[in-house]
Amino acid sequence: MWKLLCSIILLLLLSIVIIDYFHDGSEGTEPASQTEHDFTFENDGETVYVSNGKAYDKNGKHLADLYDPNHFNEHYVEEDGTLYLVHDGTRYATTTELTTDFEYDALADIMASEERWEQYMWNSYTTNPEFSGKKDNYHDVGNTIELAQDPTGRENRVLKTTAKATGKVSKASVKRELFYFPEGSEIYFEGWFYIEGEDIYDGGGTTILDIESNWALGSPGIRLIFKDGDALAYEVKGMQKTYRQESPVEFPSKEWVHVKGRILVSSDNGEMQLWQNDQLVLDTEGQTLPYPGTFLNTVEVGTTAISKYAKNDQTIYVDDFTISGSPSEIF
Ligand SMILES: [Ca+2]
Repeated sequence: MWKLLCSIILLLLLSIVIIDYFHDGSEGTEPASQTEHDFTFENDGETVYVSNGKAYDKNGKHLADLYDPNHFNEHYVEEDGTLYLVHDGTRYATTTELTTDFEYDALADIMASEERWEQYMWNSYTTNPEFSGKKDNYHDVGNTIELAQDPTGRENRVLKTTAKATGKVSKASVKRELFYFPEGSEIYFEGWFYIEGEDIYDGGGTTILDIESNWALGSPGIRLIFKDGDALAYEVKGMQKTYRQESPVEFPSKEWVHVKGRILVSSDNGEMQLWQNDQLVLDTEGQTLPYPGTFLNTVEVGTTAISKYAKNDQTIYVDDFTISGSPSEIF
């Protein structure tokens, strides 16, 4: 079962990012005029008109199918207060909770299997040899993910993710699916991050946490990314929106740093807070969900990406990570 879902995800990831996609869109059969659209957004200075999940330019030329507006109705069912994803006639309970201290011997101990799909384990990782050579798999370039000893030497197991600088986007991260964070919901998260490389931003535009809609083109969503001054920022992937710290607080390398955040999920008026070692470094409002009426369903941590401009390999350790739909676990 999980292999099937992984295949679906891989197919979705075959889609290149929206920006590139827009440059070779084909003519559509149902051109939308500027007065017949559900919403618009800006992409590379051009207004994109979205109607029924399909994107058009100002002349009504079809650019891309962004998402299926019927995806939720066709794949999810609610019963007795639990929301299920239905796949091949089998129901899988969705969740808003995950917490892990990574106190296991090996990566296989925290990865879902067919027998353990619904447990609060991770479902996939971007260096899985089984998918070597496939899109969004980085096994062949030498990226690695393992459960390792704490880099400070104390007795503690942690997630260790290493992405190589390859001249292309490079990833080493673990992913959990079956989340459900719709418009109006809240996301709370915290974790400890230890980044080995210095000059985190200049070294390659690192991201450490991605919360995405992997059922939409290009897996749009919200993520934590390093910007100037090695300061964390929120970024809405697919919408070209970045929310930076007004007075950037540097994220130190080679030590454990506590990161905590809250996101109010909204395609219009969302909210974002971010704490670094208990200091509130970002508190702002804005769009946090790419498309109205959609939802975020995956959570990914580790070296979730370094950019094609990365000068150095990047190793990131993660420990005591929690994500929750309610504040009680964290705040
Ligand atoms: Ca641990």
